[in-house]
Amino acid sequence: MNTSTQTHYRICPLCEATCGLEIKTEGRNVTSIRGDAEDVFSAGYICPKGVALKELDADPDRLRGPMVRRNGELVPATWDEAFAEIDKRLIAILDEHGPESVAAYSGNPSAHNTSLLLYNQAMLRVLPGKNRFSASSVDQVPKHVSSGLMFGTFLSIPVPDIDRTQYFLMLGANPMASNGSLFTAPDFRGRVRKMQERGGKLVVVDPRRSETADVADEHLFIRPGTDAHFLAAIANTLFAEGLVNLGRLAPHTNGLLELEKAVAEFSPERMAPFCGISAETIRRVAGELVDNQPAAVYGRIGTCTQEFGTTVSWLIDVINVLTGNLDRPGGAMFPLAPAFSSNAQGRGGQGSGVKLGRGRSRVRGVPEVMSEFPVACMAEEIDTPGEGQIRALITVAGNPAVSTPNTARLSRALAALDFMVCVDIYLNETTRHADVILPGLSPLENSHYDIVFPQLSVRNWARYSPPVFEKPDRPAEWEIMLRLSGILMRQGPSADIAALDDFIIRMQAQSMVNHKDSTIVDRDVEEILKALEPRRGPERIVDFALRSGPYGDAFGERPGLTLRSLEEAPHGIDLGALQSRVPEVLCTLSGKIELAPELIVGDLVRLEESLATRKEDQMVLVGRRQVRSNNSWLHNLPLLAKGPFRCTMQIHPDDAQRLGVADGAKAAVSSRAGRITVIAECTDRVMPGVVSIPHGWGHDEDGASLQVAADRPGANSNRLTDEFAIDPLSGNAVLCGIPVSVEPASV
Ligand SMILES: Nc1nc2c(c(=O)[nH]1)N[C@H]1C(S)=C(S)[C@@H](COP(=O)(O)OP(=O)(O)OC[C@H]3O[C@@H](n4cnc5c(=O)[nH]c(N)nc54)[C@H](O)[C@@H]3O)O[C@H]1N2
Ligand SMILES: Nc1nc2c(c(=O)[nH]1)N[C@H]1C(S)=C(S)[C@@H](COP(=O)(O)OP(=O)(O)OC[C@H]3O[C@@H](n4cnc5c(=O)[nH]c(N)nc54)[C@H](O)[C@@H]3O)O[C@H]1N2
Ligand code: SF4
Ligand SMILES: [Mo]
Repeated sequence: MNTSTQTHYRICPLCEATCGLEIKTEGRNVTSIRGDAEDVFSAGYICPKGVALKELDADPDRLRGPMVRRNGELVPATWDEAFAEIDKRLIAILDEHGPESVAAYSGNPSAHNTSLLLYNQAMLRVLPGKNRFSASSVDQVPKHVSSGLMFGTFLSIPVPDIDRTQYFLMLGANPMASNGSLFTAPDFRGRVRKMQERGGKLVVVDPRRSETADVADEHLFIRPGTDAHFLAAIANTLFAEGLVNLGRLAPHTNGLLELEKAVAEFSPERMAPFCGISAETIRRVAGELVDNQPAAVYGRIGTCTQEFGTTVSWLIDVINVLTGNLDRPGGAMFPLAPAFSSNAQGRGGQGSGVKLGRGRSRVRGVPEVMSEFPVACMAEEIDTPGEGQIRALITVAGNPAVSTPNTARLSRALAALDFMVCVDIYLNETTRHADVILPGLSPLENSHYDIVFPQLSVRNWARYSPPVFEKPDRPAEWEIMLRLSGILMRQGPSADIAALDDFIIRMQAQSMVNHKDSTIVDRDVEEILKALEPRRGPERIVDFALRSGPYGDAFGERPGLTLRSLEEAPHGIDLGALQSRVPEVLCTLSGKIELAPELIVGDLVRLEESLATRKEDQMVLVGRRQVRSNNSWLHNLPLLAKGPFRCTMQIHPDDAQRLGVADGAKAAVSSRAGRITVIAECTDRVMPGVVSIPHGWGHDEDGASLQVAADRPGANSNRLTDEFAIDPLSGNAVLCGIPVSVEPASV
C-alpha cells in the first residue's frame, strides 16, 4: 500500500450544499479534510460535517459486512448467505401474498449517493407492487406537486438567484444550520454578506428567531402553519394595489384572472390576526418585493411540512411570477443541469405535464404522487390486515423509525413484519428490526456525481469525484441493488448482474436515440454503447447522461462534456450563472406557466375554513436543525456529538412560567400520537405558543448499535407527530404546528 501523503478532491455527500473537499490521506487513513479552495462552486467552504467524514469513514459502528437474523439475533454473515436468505424469504412471501406484500422505503442519503440513487431506481422499477414510500413525503413533495402543476415536471423548481438578488424573502428555512435545501448554495453566509454589501435585504419569516434570522435584515415571527394565509394576503395586495407586473412572462402564463379571483377574499386585514403578522407589514412586504428589484421568494421545510404545504409552495412561485421575478436574473430561476434533468430533454415549451393520483393507498385511500404513497400511511399498510397488506419491507438508506410521524406505531409495525431487508450502513432504530442488513461502502470508497443537486443549484456546474480509497473486496451499492433486482425478477440470489447492468444502459441509449428531440436522435445504439466502453455501473450511466445532455459532446458530434472531461477537472467545471429559460423550460400541456391549477385553487376552500377553526391558546410543536446534526444519523461521530446538548425543547419564558416548566429541567410533551420527556430551554427565540424540538433523536432503543449516540440519546420528536395529519394535495406529513400540551415532567 502507498503510505505517502496523497491529496484527493471529493464532493461532500452529506448535504445539498455539495461542497468540494480536499482530502489528504496516508495509506488507508485520512489525515485531513478541508474545503477545496479551488472548487469552482464552493471555493473552500466547508462545515463541521464535512470534516467529520473522516470519523464516518473510521466509525467502528459502521457496518462493513452483512448481518442476518439467526435465532432472533442479528449476526454477521457472508454476502452469499445474505442474498440466499433474501431470495428464499422474499419470494415465498410474494408467492403466498401477492405483489403488494413487498414494499420499499427510500431515505434521504440515497439522494446523495450516486451508486445507490441510480440503481435503487432500477430496483424500484422491478418491485412488483405499488407500495413505494420515501423520505420525500416528510419533506419536499408539496414543492414537487406545485412545480409539476405550474411548470410541467416535478423537478422544475425555481431557486432563488442569491448572487444577484436585491431582496430575498425566505420562509420556513434555516440555511445557516441546514446549508440550504432545494437551493444548492455553499457558503450561504458569505453569499448573504455580499448581497447585503450591494444593498440587498434578507427577510426571514419563521416562528423562531433562527440563526438565519440573526444574519437577516428583518425577521417576522409567524404562527406555525399560516404561511399560506400570509402569502395569499401578499398576492391579494399585489392585485388590489395594481402592483402585478408579469414583465416578459405575460405571454407565457395561463390563469391570471382565475388567480386574482382565488385570492380575492384573502385580504391582509382578514389574514393578519391569523398569522400574527400585521396587515401593515403584509402590505409593506408586498411593496418591497416590487420596489427592490430583482427579488426572490423562497420557502423550505417549514413551508412544506405543514397542512397547506402545496398551497404555500404554489403561492411562493405565484408571487415570484406576479412581481416579474420568475426566470429573471436575481429572481427565482431554473438551473440547467448537465445531466439527468427531465426539463432539459426534449423540445421545451410544451410537454405532457404531470399526472397525480394514479392509484390510491389501500387503507386510507390517499392518492399516489410520483409513483409513491405518503410514508405517513406506511404503518397502517403494515398493521391493517386484508388483501394487499404489506408483509415485507426493503429500506434503502432510511431511518423511518425515527424520521417519520408517529414512530411508536411504525416501530411496532416494523417489528411485526414477516421479513425486512435494510440496505444501510448502521444498526440503528430502523435496521434493528431487519432480518438482513446489507451495508454499502464508505463514502470515501465510492465515486460521486450529483444527480439531483445541479438541478437545484444557484449556478450551473459539473463536478465528478473518483473514489478516495480503493474499493474493498465487497459489493458496492449499485451491485447490491442489482442483486436485489435479480431476486425480485426471480432470477435467484446470484443473477448475472453484469447482464442486468448492460440491459439498463442499453434501454437508456435506446430511449434517447428514439427521442426525436434528443441530441443523439437516430444514432446507432451499438456505436453509443461502444463509445462508453470500458466503463460499467454508475460511471457508464453518468458518462452517457453527460454526453447526451445539454452541454454534452453528443458522442463526438460537437465539443462538449464527457465524464473524461470531468475527470480531468478535479475542481469541477463552471457552466455559468443561471440563464432565463422560459418558455424552453416549460413542459405543461399548454406550454405555459399554469398560475391557477385547478387542484390547488379548489383546495383554497380549506384555507378559508381554517379561519373559523383557529384555536388561540393551543401550544404547537415545530422542528429545527443544527449544524452538527444530519436528520437521525450523524450523532454517532464524536466530532459532531461533542459540545452542548442540542436536543432541547425551546419554549418562550412566558409559556414556561405559565406552565410551570423550568429552564434546564425535564418537561413532558404530549400529543394525540404520543408523549416524550425532554429538557426545556427557555428562550424568547421562539414565539409564545410555540415549542421547538429538533428531530432525529431518541437513540436509546434496544438492539441498536450506536455507541456514541447512545451516550446522549435525546428524545424522538416524531413520537409526537401525527400520521393522520397530512397535506391532502401531496400526502406530505405535517411536522410543523402539531398541537401539543406541555407540563413539568414528574421525575
Ligand atoms: N419532525 C420532523 N421529522 C422530520 C423532519 C423534520 O424537519 N421534522 N425532516 C424530514 C426530512 S426533510 C427528511 S429528508 C427525513 C429523513 O428521513 P430518513 O432518510 O428516513 O432518515 P435519516 O435520518 O436521513 O436516515 C438515513 C439512514 O441512511 C443511512 N445511511 C447513511 N448513509 C448511507 C449510505 O451511504 N448508504 C446507505 N445504504 N445508507 C446510508 C443511515 O444509517 C440512516 O439509517 O426526516 C424527516 N423527518
Ligand atoms: N445540519 C443539518 N443540515 C441539514 C439537515 C440536518 O438535519 N442538519 N437536513 C437536511 C435535509 S434532509 C433538509 S430537507 C434540509 C432542510 O433545510 P431547511 O428547510 O433550511 O430546514 P430547517 O433548518 O429545519 O429550517 C426550517 C425552519 O422552519 C421553521 N418553521 C417551522 N414551522 C414553520 C412554519 O409553519 N412556518 C414558517 N415560516 N417556518 C416554520 C423552523 O423554525 C426552522 O427554522 O436540511 C438539510 N441539511
Ligand atoms: S455544508 Fe457541510 S455537510 Fe453540507 S456539503 Fe458542505 S461540508 Fe458537506
Ligand atoms: Mo430532507
